[in-house]
Amino acid sequence: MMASYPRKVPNILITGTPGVGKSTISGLVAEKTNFIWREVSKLAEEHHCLDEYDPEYRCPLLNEDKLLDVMEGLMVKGGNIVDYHGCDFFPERWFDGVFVIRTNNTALYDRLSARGYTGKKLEDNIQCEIFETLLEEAQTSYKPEVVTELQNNTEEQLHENVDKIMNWIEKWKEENL
Ligand code: DAT
Repeated sequence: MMASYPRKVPNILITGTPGVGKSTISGLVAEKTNFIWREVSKLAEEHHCLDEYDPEYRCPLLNEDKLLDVMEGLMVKGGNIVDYHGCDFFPERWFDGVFVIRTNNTALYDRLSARGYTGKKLEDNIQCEIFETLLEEAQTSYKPEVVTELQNNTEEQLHENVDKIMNWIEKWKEENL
């Protein structure tokens, strides 16, 4: 195992079910700070980390080991906002803060339908949120003091969440000078 490295700025993971608002929040935080938004799905595509096609979910499968190799170097200095709908395969040492974004059923249903999700794909994602799958995954993969759950149903909450994450970054910097 590699030793953890000191960082002057933190790395943040934004996770949750598809449609909860990870990209929206990550994009806004990146816009207001000098953090770099790392969309894991895009990185995977750009660096050819997508393997076989999963016919059930109609999406390609992620080659996690290859992706981790690509990301390792990016994470060293901190200042990353990593956005992904999974969190248990990243090295725990990468992240100083893990934010699990949550959305209620009706709002999530509307957002995913608007995205064109139907049938099993839509139902599975709604169930994933109802069963708190990503919250549990974060809680089993990271220390409790690192994990924060954020409700993201309304525009008002969206801006509160961006502020909360920015305040968290400032506090981390003060505590880790
Ligand atoms: P994700 O990256 O988790 O898949 P997203 O950021 O693409 O989610 O958001 C999905 C949709 O929901 C998108 O149209 C933006 C909208 N949205 C995000 N946060 C919201 C909020 N707090 N209130 C209303 N709509 C929101």
